[in-house]
Amino acid sequence: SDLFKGVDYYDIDELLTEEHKLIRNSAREWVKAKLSPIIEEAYEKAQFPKQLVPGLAEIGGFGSYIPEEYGGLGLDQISYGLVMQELERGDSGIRSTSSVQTSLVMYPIWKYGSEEHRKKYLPKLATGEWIGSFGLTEPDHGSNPGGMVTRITKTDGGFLLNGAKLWISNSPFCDVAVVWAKNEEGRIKGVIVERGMEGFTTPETHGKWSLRASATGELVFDNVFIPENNILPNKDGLGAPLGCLDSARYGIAWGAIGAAMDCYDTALRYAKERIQFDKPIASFQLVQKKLAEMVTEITKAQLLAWRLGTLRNEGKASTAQISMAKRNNVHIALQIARESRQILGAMGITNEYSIMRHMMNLESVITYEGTHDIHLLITGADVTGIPAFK
Ligand code: TGC
Ligand code: FAD
Repeated sequence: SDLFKGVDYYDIDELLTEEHKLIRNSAREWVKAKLSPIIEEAYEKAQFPKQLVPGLAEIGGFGSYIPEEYGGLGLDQISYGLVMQELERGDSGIRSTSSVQTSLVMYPIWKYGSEEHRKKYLPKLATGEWIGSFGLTEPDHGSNPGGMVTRITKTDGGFLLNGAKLWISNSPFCDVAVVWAKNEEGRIKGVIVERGMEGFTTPETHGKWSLRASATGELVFDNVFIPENNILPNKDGLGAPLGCLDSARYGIAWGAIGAAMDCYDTALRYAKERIQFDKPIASFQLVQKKLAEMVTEITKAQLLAWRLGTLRNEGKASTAQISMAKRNNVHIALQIARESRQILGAMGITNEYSIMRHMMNLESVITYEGTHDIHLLITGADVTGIPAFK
């Protein structure tokens, strides 16, 4: 078939099970049939293509590793990574919707919620009937979420929530939001906020040149009454949201490979067909250098992601190991997008090709879920034992 064959210089497919390949191929087919044909227009119009939600659910885009009893697929971490890779080969913004729903909304409800929370929310999130968002970042607290000022204060039967979150993926149309707020003792708690609660609004953020097919916005809380039962009971402190980020960052380490593969594959094809000075541009050493470096970096990134996935399957991956993979893989994807864009010359700046869209998307991906430099400092703190954040 003319389905994308992948980039697999080191036979990494041999490390995958039949189940891994099945889930990857179904995501790959779906991206080709449903996502690729509409993504350029959605991007140009800056509209999240909501019609993709049921299909995303069907290919395991929402909660692939969540147990089946809660509507998930009960698959392993490599399967989750492969779905992220295929989605991001289509578009980072669609992968974002899937990562947020799985790792930042379903994961905390599964791990930190009560059985009642799991039964109420997870099945509807798994089918995409409900879309979730994750509110950690605030206008004045991005890299330093521990400084957050969003607060819950005790009132009869529950709490009053006040504050605002900014740069929140899916916020404009989310049905439910997992929000992090400090209680009166200054301890960070997870709060489940539902659309329709009085005083809760979600204005959209406009004017983005990046992740245009993903909706981003605010979560604003003006004395929102939160019933006691909407607090996640099983974990609190900054470690609770950071635990969710471990899962999302891991998925992004795979996702970025997808974007890189699409750029490399496009540039390689183009270089073999485009004639200048009577020869395909692929015959020039400088173009070969770009392509050879790209495939080398993709291969290294794949090995990092695969090994990290096996460590996560065994429950052994550390936050610092995850940071290394997220940082490296997003960085190389962005470099590959830039180099691929040059190989296409002027054609590279148009929406005839996906490269410039990937490049613009990756500028968000290198910033969100911990910036490139924050992840470097996490590695630095890990190897020296001396945190240099403050
Ligand atoms: P620090 O002192 O290091 O840690 C505070 C407490 O948390 C514990 N901890 C963890 N626990 C569980 N899992 C982890 N991964 C943990 N990492 C740390 C730690 O032991 C400590 O516990 P305790 O009991 O002693 O309090 O915290 P710090 O304030 O110095 O900050 C460290 C830093 C800078 C690394 C951290 O704050 C950070 O990672 N900042 C980056 C923020 C970030 O990544 N934000 C992402 C927002 S979500 C998003 O971007 C979604 S985009 C998704 C999409 O659309 O795809
Ligand atoms: P800042 O923290 O202000 O950082 C600005 C610069 O300063 C960066 O280069 C940074 O590396 C550097 N810097 C900061 N501190 C240090 C330090 N100690 N040492 C050295 N350099 C430092 N957040 C959510 O909670 N939920 C979401 O769903 C979500 N979705 C997002 C979607 C998009 C499209 C984008 C762009 C962001 C999203 N975010 C989300 C927010 C994202 O996590 C933050 O943007 C990110 O954590 C960085 O915070 P900031 O933008 O405030 O930058």
